[in-house]
Amino acid sequence: MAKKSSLSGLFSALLVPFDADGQVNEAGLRQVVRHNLDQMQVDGLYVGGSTGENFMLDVATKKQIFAIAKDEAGDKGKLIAQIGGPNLYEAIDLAAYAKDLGYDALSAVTPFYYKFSFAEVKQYYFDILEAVDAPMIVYSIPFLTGVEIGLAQFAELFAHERIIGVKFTAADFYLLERLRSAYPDHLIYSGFDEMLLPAMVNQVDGAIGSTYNVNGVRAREIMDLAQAGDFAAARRIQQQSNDLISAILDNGLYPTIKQLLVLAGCNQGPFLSRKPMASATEAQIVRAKEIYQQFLA
Ligand code: MN9
Repeated sequence: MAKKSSLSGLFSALLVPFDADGQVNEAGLRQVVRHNLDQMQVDGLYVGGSTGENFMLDVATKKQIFAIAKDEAGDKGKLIAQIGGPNLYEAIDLAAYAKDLGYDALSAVTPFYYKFSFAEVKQYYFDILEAVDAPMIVYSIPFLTGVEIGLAQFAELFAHERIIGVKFTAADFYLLERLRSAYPDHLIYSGFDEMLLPAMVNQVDGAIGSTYNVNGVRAREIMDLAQAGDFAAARRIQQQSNDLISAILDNGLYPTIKQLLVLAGCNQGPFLSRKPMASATEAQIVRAKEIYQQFLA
């Protein structure tokens, strides 16, 4: 089982370029993996998350992406496989697959769509871990799943010896502080890139996010400055980052980051979205060029 310290740090939530038929653009995906590890110098990749358009994919495509990312990354970065969703049996299948590939940890989103009780949510994690012996990071993202996990419920999840942490994608800094104080030995990752500094103030162990694919260098500075206690300097970098992030959000989150990756040199093949998500329009591509010039050139 991976030690906590070995999984701390900065992780990009991996973007996946698709072709017009919704198939993975493998050459492009390999470039994105390399770009993250070599240029952004992130500590690792979070594969199969929201940013990877995962919840629109069939199981074979999810496996293909896990395999390509591992093959391209080798041992250069830590790899976390997001295997969760409302289909428990698929989650178990994917968990076993990612473990066999050599992924360092699993992560599973809280099951969504049906309004599962917390007892059901907890049983889902325990069932995955009963079937597959690997460390697990809970993926909590209430604004998209509708599933809120409170402090007492985290206590029940963290009581499982293989539930080692949480990707905390929420703006509830009271809960974050309570979690940090109660669980100094669990891994807590910041999930909202635009709130990295306030998460660092609460002593998270790391961050996982979409914008680190293009803004990883500034994110690292924010983390280093916060760790050194220089919050004024960290805030200046967060402000620059948020000027970039709000421009990206205004122009369409994933399609814009994909265009920024193309401009950063990931030029192999189409960088389209997986339908029903729309790909960047001409106007969005033009705006992405301006954003690149302003913040990333
Ligand atoms: O989980 C990402 N969440 C989603 C991490 O994409 C839903 C974040 O990195 C956001 O994309 C980012 C922009 O809001 O913070």
